[in-house]
This record gives sequence, C-alpha cells and structure tokens, in this order.
Amino acid sequence: MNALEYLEKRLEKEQFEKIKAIDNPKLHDFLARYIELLNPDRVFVCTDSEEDELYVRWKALYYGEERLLETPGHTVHYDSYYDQARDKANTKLLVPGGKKLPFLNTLDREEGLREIHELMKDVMKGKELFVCFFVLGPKESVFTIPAVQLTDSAYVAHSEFILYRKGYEEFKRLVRQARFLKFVHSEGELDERKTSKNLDKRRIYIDLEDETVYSVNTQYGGNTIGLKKLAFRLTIRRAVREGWLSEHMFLMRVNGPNGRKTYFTGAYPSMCGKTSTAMISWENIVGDDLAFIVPMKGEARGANVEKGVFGIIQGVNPEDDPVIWKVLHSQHEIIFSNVLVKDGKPYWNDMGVPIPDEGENHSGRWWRGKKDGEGNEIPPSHKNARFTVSLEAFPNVDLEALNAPCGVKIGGMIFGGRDKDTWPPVREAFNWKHGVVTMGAALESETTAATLGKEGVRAFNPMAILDFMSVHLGEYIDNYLKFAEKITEEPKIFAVNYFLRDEKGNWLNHKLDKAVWLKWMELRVHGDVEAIETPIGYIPKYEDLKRLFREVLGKEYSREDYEKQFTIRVPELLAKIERIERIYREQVGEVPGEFYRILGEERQRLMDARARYGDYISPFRLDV
Ligand code: SPV
Ligand code: MN
Repeated sequence: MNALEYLEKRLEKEQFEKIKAIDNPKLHDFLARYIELLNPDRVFVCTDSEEDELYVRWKALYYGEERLLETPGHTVHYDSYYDQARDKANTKLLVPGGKKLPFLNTLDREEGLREIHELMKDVMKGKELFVCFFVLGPKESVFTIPAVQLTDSAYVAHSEFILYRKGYEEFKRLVRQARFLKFVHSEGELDERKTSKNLDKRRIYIDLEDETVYSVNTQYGGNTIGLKKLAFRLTIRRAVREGWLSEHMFLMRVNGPNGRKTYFTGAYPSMCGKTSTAMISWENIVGDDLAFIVPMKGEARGANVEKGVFGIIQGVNPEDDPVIWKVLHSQHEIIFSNVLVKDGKPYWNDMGVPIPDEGENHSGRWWRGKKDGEGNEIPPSHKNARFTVSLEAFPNVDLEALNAPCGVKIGGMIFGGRDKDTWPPVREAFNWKHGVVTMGAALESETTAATLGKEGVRAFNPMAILDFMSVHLGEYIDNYLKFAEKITEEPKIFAVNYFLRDEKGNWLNHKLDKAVWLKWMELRVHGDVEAIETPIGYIPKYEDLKRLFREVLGKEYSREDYEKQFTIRVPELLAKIERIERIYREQVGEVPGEFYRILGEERQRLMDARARYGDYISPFRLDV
C-alpha cells in the first residue's frame, strides 16, 4: 500500500482531502510513517483557514492545556514544574558515528533514531494529532522555508499559529519542489495538571541529515515549538552550506534624522539586553529572536524568521517596558505561561505592582513561602515564565519590514556582551572581519545571580548562538568571514556592553543609555559623525554623545561619565584576547588562519598603545 492509500484508510475523509490536495509524495510518506508510529486516535489537518486555527485554539482549552483568563483572548498554560526551560542535556544532534564536534552534544544517528522511535511508538494512543503547516520567513519570499509540524499538543500548535506564518497554501503552491523541515512532537503522558509526566524520558533529537527534529515528553516551548529553536539548528546548517546567515538576532529599525530608516540586527546572550533593545518604544521592532540574512544585489538583506514573540515576562513593568506592558494589557491573543494566576488575572515576578499572596502557578496551588521538593522557596512566577503574542500587537511594529519579501537592508549588526570591566558601552569595528572575530566570535556573558553557580564567570557564547550550534564552530565562523565577499555594502559591525562598572562595582550606565548608543550607531552607518580610532575599533566622540543624550533622553551627559565609560582598559582587553584565543586554539580548532591574524593584530595595537599611554587610556587622549 502506498502512503496516500494508507492515509486515505487512516484519516477521516475531510482530513484526508486536505492532505491529498498537496501533491508531494515525500510529505505523504512522512505523514503515513509517523501517523502509523505515533498511532493517534484522531488526526486533524490544519489548512490556513481561520476556522482551522480556531479549532486548534478551542482544542487547547478542551484538552485543558490552556485555560481562559479574564481578558478576552488571554489564556494561561503551565509546563511541569521540572519542564520550565530548554533541556540542554537531553537535546542532541544526531550525526553518523556520533562524531564529536566542539561544544556540541552529539549522538550516533542510528542509535538516536532507534531510541526516539521507540519512545514515540504508540505515544499518541487516545490522543489527537495536529498536522500543521507553516513557513519560516516572510511568505513567497527568498527567505521562505516551509515546515510541517506534527504534535499532540494543541498548546504547541496554538503557539505556532501566533508565532509563524501559515504555510498550507505554500505547500500546495510548491508541491514537489518544497524543501521542507519536519518536526515530530509528543508531550507524552500527562498528569492531572495536564503537564508532561515522564520527564526522565524527555528527549529532543535533531536529525541533521533528514532535516527532522523529534521531541518527546516535554511541553516547554523552547523544547517543542518546532519552528523556533528546533528549526534553528537545521537552518544554521543550511545557511553554512549555502553561504548565508541564520542568526540568533533581533531585527529592528532605528529612526535617523529626517525620517531615515536604518535596520539593525543584534545578537546578545540571554540576560544581556536583547529584548529591551529591540523593544525601545520610539524605535520600531521587526523581530526579537531570529533573523535570516542573505546576500542580495550587493546588500545584506535581513528578515524576521517569525511573526510573533515568545518573550520572558519576569521584570516587565510599566515604567521600564511601556510597550510590552501595553501589549500585555491589550485584548490581543496572548498565551501566558508559568505565571501566577488569581481571579483570572496573570501576575509575574518584579512586575512593579502588588502581587497576590496566593493563587495558582507552575507549582500548582501557590502561597507565599511555599517550598518545592528541594526546599527552595517558589516565587510567584517562574523566572523563565513567558508570553506568546503576535508582533501585530505591538504599537511600534514595522509591519512593512516584517512582511517584505526581499527583507530589509541591514545597516548594522550589533553584538552585545556582558562584562563589568572590559568592553566599552559601544564601539564600531574597523571592518566586517574585524567585527566578526573580535566582537561576534569573542562574545561572552558574565553569569548573574539569576543562575546557579559563581557570579561574574564569563561564559563563552560566540554570536550568542552556542546553545543552538549544529555545525563545527570553525566552519560557522568561516562562513561568516566569507559573507563579506558576497556583498559590496557591508553592514557595519558594532559591539555593546550595557553592564560596565567602576572599581567600586557601581554601574557606569543607566538602563536607557542604550537608546543613545543606537542613535549613534545609526549616524555612523551613514557616516554622519566622526569617531575616535582606538586599538579596538571606533568609539563615539564626547560632543556627539552629549548632543544625543540631550536629544534622546533629555539628559546632561558629563565629560567625567564619558571618560569613565570609554576609557580603554588595556589589561582587561588583553586578557580577553588571551582567553578567546585559547578557547579557539584548544577547543575549537579549524578556524581559518586569518582569524588568529586579526586577533594578533588587535593584541599588537593594544600593546603599542599601552607603551605610549599606559594601561588605562582616556578617550580624550586618543581624540586627535
Ligand atoms: C532563548 O532562550 O534564547 C529563547 C527562548 O529565545 S527559547 O525558545 O527557549 O529558546
Ligand atoms: Mn532566543
């Protein structure tokens, strides 16, 4: 029996007709194979119709994976208390022979496939399987990558309707030419709270060869929403093979003088200011997490892979995040996950308004002072509690850029690290390769009190992408370096650090100073202001920042503040070069020779400057 015949026998007529309308035998084979393996009681196929989307939303409520909140369109979803974040240990790349790759968690492909297929056998007995079609990137564009998701979680399917563009019609249009990605997810057996039960058998296996990702016994979005971080592993690999960039970056518009629009992407490890930068209220958001960047007619053109936000809710308050606050209090469709709920209203940690002393949260019934099985006090919401909402809900979304089939021209790329003593608040690379090596590939973030372990330990996280890397890091860097050869108008590369401190440990910058750095970067992209050349790139001139602080924030910016913030800290910078070079030489290997040449030149410039000016160099001394 061929696949289509099997599907005809197995599915209700109405559902079968939807599949049959897509003339793609590879898709039919995939569906037949997995429907047989997963063995659901029912199969629902989602087209792009409003009706099918509503069906999924209703099923999330019907099966108890989501519950209604007071505001129309708002629901709450809980993941198991022990399923609140990405499971790095059980996320593995399946590669033939289990070949080791630096920093990556790999497993022999055959072995992994055998294990995951065993875990998935009959796992959907008694359940409904949703077959969903989406695309990554804007529709019918150079960026578009079709994907099919199988899941028994209506919550996962619902989240995807909020976060991605619908793709059923695209599958119909592309028929046999569709090079589609495949995602197979099952939440597994559920407990009485409708959360995944067999967490010891939680697995996320990425089959690079077949471009298929399997995920089982988990619900948390980062482990289950196929088109997000699971697809990301696959698209990084495609990008490296095909010579473009698939990045863990926001995409935003910075508004320059006289209505000029300049687009920036930005990669920051978590807790380094990525979201708050992308959501500055007077600039315009295009995306907050993932970007595709392709060379096109000499330009680097970028697009948001998604059309929604799966954002961290902790700390969102009306004063610091007016835009998100407004969104969260609008009647748009929003899924709140792992927050505190009381009388139909959601609450979260550090929201800047009083929180009830009891209610329901990710631990079940909750009261202040409640402890978990390990004796830790449970906060009102989980620190990784999230909101899922379409970008259309944002008052400052740039919809034209979001939907542009050719994307937008990228004027600048920002890499944001976190250290207390090394990088200045903002600087510009001398050129593409200098930026790629000394900023992107050298990105580190200091651990904070928010994670277990010692504070202030610098974690290596090149391009903020290490958690998702799926190819040899050397190959990835090489592709980045070569990207410049495919374009004539290189985006400028910048590095920022919002977390600089003085010797006493005081912050040297205010939360909103980043808004000024953005405006300066915008001017630099167009050559509107001059800059000071330092051993590590170009930094702003005091006069320009003084003017921008006044214009953007209505603040006086003192020479003393400027001097402290932009002093070139030679010993720390040299130590960082040593650290990064050692990591690449000892743990990565296989990076092109020019990588070390560029690092070496930076070291030499720093040593020459030290010989002339000493260890700590005032920016005023370099402003000649
Ligand atoms: C991140 O951790 O980088 C996220 C959330 O954007 S997750 O979907 O879990 O990856
Ligand atoms: Mn992310």
